[in-house]
Amino acid sequence: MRTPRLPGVYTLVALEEVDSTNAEARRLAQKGEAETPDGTLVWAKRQAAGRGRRGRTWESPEGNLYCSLVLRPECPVARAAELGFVAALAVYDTIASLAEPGTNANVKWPNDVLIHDRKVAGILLETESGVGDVPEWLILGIGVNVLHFPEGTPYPATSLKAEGMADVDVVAVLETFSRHFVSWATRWLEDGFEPIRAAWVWRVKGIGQPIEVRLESEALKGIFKELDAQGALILDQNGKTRRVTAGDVFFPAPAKGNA
Ligand code: BT5
Repeated sequence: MRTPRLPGVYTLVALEEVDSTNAEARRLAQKGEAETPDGTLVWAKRQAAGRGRRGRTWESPEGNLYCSLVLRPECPVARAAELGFVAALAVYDTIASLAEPGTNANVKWPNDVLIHDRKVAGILLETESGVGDVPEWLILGIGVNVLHFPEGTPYPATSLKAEGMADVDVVAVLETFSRHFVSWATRWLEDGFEPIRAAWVWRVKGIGQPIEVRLESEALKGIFKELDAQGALILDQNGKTRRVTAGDVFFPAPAKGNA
């Protein structure tokens, strides 16, 4: 596999295998800024213990993209979640650049990317806990299914290969993503969350439509009204508004009509 060519803002740490690139990025970040600067990008060909949100597993065989960015932005921890949307836009644009015209891609709240309604990428954002208002580091983990995807997941999965992008390899995805991330992150730094929010809403699946949001212990039904200025999902439940900050979105199957 050739060495990825990345914009100069990144410092690449390329590994054959690791437990989780997020875990490795965290270990490196803890060594401090001099050793692990902003823009350190940990990339592994496979993960032995890839993680999703809420302690879930991320299937990580060789052939897909697994990477984690160490970021040290001067932003309060309350704004960290915004970077998950920045990354989702960069993954979306990566797919848009590499896919055949007509490929139907979307983002899905909070940070997934779908092709033809199947999950092709997931994002895991982690911050240092228990510190002051501005965390020393943030870890942005990105998994993109290039060649492989798991069967039987609660939300159906897919890969770039299964969606017709058979010629695309991991290095091309990493290079394309790294360029789009620089451009969206610059937009975020210069203009704040609003342009990110607007661009994300333009690409999202299910806005204005009925959805179900599964939380830890309950499932909420309602109309997906909007993404608010902090990245929370606003659900309209028969005229009452509910603000959701964490959960999994599902879409009801379309009704089967005779027409
Ligand atoms: C996510 O979690 O979508 C975040 C995934 C982040 C993975 C990257 S890879 C590089 C970095 N290092 C890590 O250790 N992690 C990050 P969540 O929304 O919780 O989705 C997890 C759920 O998706 C699982 O419980 C499965 O149902 C399903 N799943 C597992 N592996 C998958 C895959 N490869 N593709 C699609 N769905 C998957």
